[in-house]
Amino acid sequence: MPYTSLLYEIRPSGVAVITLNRPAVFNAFDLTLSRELLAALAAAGADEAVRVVVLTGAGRAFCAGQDLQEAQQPGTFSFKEVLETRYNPIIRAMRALPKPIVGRLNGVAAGAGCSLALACDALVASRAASLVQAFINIGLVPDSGSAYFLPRLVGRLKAFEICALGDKISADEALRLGLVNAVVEPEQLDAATDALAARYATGPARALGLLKHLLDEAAAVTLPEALVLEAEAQEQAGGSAEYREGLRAFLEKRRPDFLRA
Ligand code: T3D
Repeated sequence: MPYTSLLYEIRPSGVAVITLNRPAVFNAFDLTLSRELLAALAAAGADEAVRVVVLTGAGRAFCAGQDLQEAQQPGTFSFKEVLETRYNPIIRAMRALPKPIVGRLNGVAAGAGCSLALACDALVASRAASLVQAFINIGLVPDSGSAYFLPRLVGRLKAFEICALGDKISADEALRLGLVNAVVEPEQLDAATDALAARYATGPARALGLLKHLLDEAAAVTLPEALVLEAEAQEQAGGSAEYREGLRAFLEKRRPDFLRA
């Protein structure tokens, strides 16, 4: 599919890079970008050559959420409908994708852009990046998954503070809070992101996909239910060629080659 508001690149390493590409408005979402992001996620999911997705933004920002220049007049539309038709499908697609999504946090992630970052499986941040729950600054509440992800990552008290004050959280503070995995200097962002993506791309793809869903499901159930979910997922992982290769490699004292499994 030809994209106009994002860049979609598949690298020989098995990494698909999705770059939100509306830098003049800090990669804010208009209708086209939200549709294209959903399509790109579907393309990455359907492509067997893709083992990992890297999600990032062009220019100085990661994503500033809804394009406020294009926001419709309050009272003339349903927020619920916009969220259900444009934003929520993206978040659902990210979590349903059985492949790791590494966020390359190149700059500010605000509003639904912050939600998008929090929906990634891993985040590598430039020291110049920041996260902002900007919703409250314009009289809105968190959406696109932020109210779900944030308290689970930082606890309810801190989540309330972050969402109620709407202040920028620096990359270093985000690392301290457990909101990102790593912070690097801007010029090291590509290398750090690529190194993490490469590790996932050479890992056991089936197990990584199962792991992603298992952690999501286990977060919302009781311990007895989580134990059942683990056992079911392990049944699938244990039946895979990847497990056979992993076990053989351990016994032969060599590194497993999951790409050939
Ligand atoms: O339909 C619906 O509304 C429902 C969906 C809601 C989901 C949401 O995402 S609601 C939340 C929407 N987003 C925001 O409220 C964020 C608004 N932006 C900001 O708070 C700040 O711009 C940032 C914290 C993102 C960055 O601050 P700063 O100081 O680094 O940069 P800046 O100067 O404010 O912005 C730079 C440019 O990006 C500027 O354009 P200019 O003046 O250089 O031509 C600014 O207007 C533009 N920009 C930033 N955010 C948006 C935007 N343009 C359109 N929409 C934006 N969201």
